[in-house]
Amino acid sequence: MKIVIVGAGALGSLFGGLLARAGASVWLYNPSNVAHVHAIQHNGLRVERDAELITVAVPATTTTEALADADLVGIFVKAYQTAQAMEQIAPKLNRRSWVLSVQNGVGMEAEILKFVPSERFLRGVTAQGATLLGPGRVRWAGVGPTKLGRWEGPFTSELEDILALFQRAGIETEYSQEIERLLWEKLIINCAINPLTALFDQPNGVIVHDSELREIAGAVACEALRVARAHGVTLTEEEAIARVETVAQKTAQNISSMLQDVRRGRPTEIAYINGAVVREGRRLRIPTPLNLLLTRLIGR
Ligand code: KPL
Repeated sequence: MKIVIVGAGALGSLFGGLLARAGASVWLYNPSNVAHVHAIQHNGLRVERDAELITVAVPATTTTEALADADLVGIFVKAYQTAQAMEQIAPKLNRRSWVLSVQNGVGMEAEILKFVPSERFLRGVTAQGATLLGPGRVRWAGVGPTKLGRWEGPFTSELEDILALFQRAGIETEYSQEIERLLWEKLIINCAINPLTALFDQPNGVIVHDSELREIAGAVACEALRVARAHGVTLTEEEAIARVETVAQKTAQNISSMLQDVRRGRPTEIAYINGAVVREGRRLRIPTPLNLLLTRLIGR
């Protein structure tokens, strides 16, 4: 199976490296981090997990040539980079390829669907964690389940092959008929943890250790839940709050992706996290003042 990872940063390189190690023909495409691409070309991709170092020989490129005959294209760019990435790859994109997004947040799907038939589009959520340590070096920061679902259409034997490959690669993956619900369940967690950790410049654990931030996070989660109910989420308020707190506890030492972006002076995914709740809330006439406040405070 030929796989092209578009936006091979931390998570994209991790997935690509593991899939290559399992025997897939993987290309890591990253036009903006040339140092990362060069390091992989010269020394392979180095994946560090606790004391273990995995080195994978995998082709890396800054050009779109490899896309033409890809069976699977993984979109791993930041949510706000999706439109630009899709425009870059569109001329080489094959309408036969499966296109998979395991991006954080919701709302970037429309950018992908401008170029990809909805029945070839797969959406995923993952609890895998990765950090870019430097050019060619990724830390496998957390292991957890990945769920994939087709945007439109039934499960097929081609998808079975993709899932089997992910399993062989050590990426615990399941198919879901309810991927939209899972996306919104994850969104509630990101809405509560990401902006507060970013604004207060603290690791995820602050959401449970600081009683005031815990109270605010709970209220943000409940507000997002009201909107998420229109997307299949059936959690109670208590369950939604418990999920936020469990993730904050389990990832207490982690620096959320939003805080990492803020610390590096990069744009954040706020428009696809709390901003997505606000947009959808307006459409559904559900007030979301806390999510709006956090969206305004983070700014971009
Ligand atoms: O997904 C995350 C993120 O940082 O974006 C959480 C779950 C908050 C873990 O850090």
